[in-house]
Amino acid sequence: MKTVRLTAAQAMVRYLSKQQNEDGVPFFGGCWAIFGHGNVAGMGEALHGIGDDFPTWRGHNEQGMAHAAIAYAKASNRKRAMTVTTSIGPGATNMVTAAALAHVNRLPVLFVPGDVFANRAPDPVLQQVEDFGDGTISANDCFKPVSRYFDRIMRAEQLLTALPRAMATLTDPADCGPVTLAFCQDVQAEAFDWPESFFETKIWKTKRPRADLDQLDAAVAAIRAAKQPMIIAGGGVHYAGACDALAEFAHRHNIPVGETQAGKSSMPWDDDLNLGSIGVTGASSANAIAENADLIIAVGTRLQDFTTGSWALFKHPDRRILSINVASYDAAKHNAIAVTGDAKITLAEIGNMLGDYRAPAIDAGLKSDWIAAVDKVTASPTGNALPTDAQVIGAVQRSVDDDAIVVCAAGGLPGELHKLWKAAKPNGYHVEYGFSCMGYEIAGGLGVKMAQPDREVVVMVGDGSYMMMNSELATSVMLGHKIITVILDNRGYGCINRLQMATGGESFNNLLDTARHVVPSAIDFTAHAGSMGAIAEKVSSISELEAAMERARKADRSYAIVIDTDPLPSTDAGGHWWDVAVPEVSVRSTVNEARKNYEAALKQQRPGD
Ligand SMILES: Cc1ncc(C[n+]2csc(CCOP(=O)(O)OP(=O)(O)O)c2C)c(N)n1
Ligand SMILES: [Mg+2]
Repeated sequence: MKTVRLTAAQAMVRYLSKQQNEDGVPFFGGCWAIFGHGNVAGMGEALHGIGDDFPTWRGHNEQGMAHAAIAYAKASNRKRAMTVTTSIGPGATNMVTAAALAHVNRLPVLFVPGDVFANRAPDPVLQQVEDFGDGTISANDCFKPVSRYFDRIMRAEQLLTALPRAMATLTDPADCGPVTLAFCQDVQAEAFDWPESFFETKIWKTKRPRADLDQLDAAVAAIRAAKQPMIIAGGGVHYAGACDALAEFAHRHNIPVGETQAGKSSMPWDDDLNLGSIGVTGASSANAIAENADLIIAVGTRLQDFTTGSWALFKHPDRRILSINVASYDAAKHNAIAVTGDAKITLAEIGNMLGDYRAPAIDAGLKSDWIAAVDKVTASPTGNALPTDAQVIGAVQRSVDDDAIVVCAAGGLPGELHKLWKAAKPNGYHVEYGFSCMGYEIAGGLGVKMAQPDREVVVMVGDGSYMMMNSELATSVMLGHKIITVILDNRGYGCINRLQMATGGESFNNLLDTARHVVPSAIDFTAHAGSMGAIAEKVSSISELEAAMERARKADRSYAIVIDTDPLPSTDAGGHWWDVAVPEVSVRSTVNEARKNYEAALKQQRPGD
């Protein structure tokens, strides 16, 4: 056997650089790194040595780097991913929130945090968490519940099994999620004689598991028996590359489609059968059909509460769920008629079995009424009042072309964008709403741009989320990956303040002015973004915003536009109830009133069937 002598870290990066997807491009776009004593000597030297064959980027915050990596994978429909390496201790735990985000969203990312010395000679090393009862625990054990595969590399040759297992998880459509290889810092530097065959180019073809024949029969029977079927398109439609297959299936059988947050942009917004967003932040058109549908055909969706209106949306007394999902865990949810298989192939197979079956025509007025409602709230305002989020969305939408990608994650904007954004092309809508993590937006926008350099990337972010994490804006400037960031400053956590009031609460601790303070907060977002190297300006009206967007599009550098917005209004049209528990006893009459409404709403909820 021919061998090559390398350190464990050198072997890891060489192996990773040799993994390719079915398009013959490297599976890993490269590696984000912030070094500390836990990875600078081992991983640092290895990454330097491999150079452009496995490029390294320096970020400003481990969580931000990880967000960029995850967004890159999402914008690549999971066909590409990135590695993120950190030191031990705080560098590692800074990444745990991002690991949870990737886990919830089923997105691939490889985390390589440094770990304590395997030989334990210098124990306790700087930043080592000492467990009094368990010598095997380190800070990296925090990754276990939020990793699809976790391993601790305590001997160099463990990589011979750990790395292929990592790749199997990252490229498996059902098991896909974050992998953590906690890399003991002394082991990173240890040499071993590796078989050369370990470093041969390896191609990971997208797996398309086919559904069981009995499951397909059951699905076809259910659709044939349905009086009003409806499709819910989830993120799995994108990840399976099934956008065309979905449109073909819907049109052949005349079945209307509603889109989840992750599924949005799987069909163009103006397709007659795309009835818009579904659920809590849904369109009146999609939700009206959903309320009366006797068969919900869920394709590639986790059926999260925002999609199902906390299981109060589907009101038909005999409604059934038919769930097509590559993961049997998801397909089996809610007593569904489960079809476990790849969305693209399964839709085609069910379509062929259905033949010329067509569902009854739907009322075209549902969609035209909804679009009229969208156009009304996104139109330019006439007066001088502070603009709403919807009006800002309208201005951004009018300023970009069909290729643009809008990026968002938390606050009031995801709901407004879900309702109002007109996504023309697949992946033009990138909203992380599985974890809805404040601070994903700007770092995520950077990752999206790295995956889709030819498309305009517009990050829409609230002041609260901007303040939570913005430092990768500097990274976008430094790396020359231009993003446009629109910062909507409504002086606080507007959506939670609205939720607080809707549940009977007093406006308290959400908006900056109703939070305890000595000096009123006055954050200069323009100066802040400008200080990181972005071109930044503040606008004071929707028409000024449109003019600024034009300058931003022409600019060759990351650009930030700040606009003050009204924290109180959100779009009334569309939408559905969402289960947020209201206190059963309170001295406040508004809470008691909200509780009464809550108890009435709970009667609509059907969690069991
Ligand atoms: C990391 C994180 N912490 C807390 C929350 C809960 N949360 C959701 S939205 C929100 C407020 C967001 O404020 P901002 O970005 O200004 O948007 P706005 O609500 O004003 O539109 C909070 C605190 C969250 N989603 N993520
Ligand atoms: Mg805000």
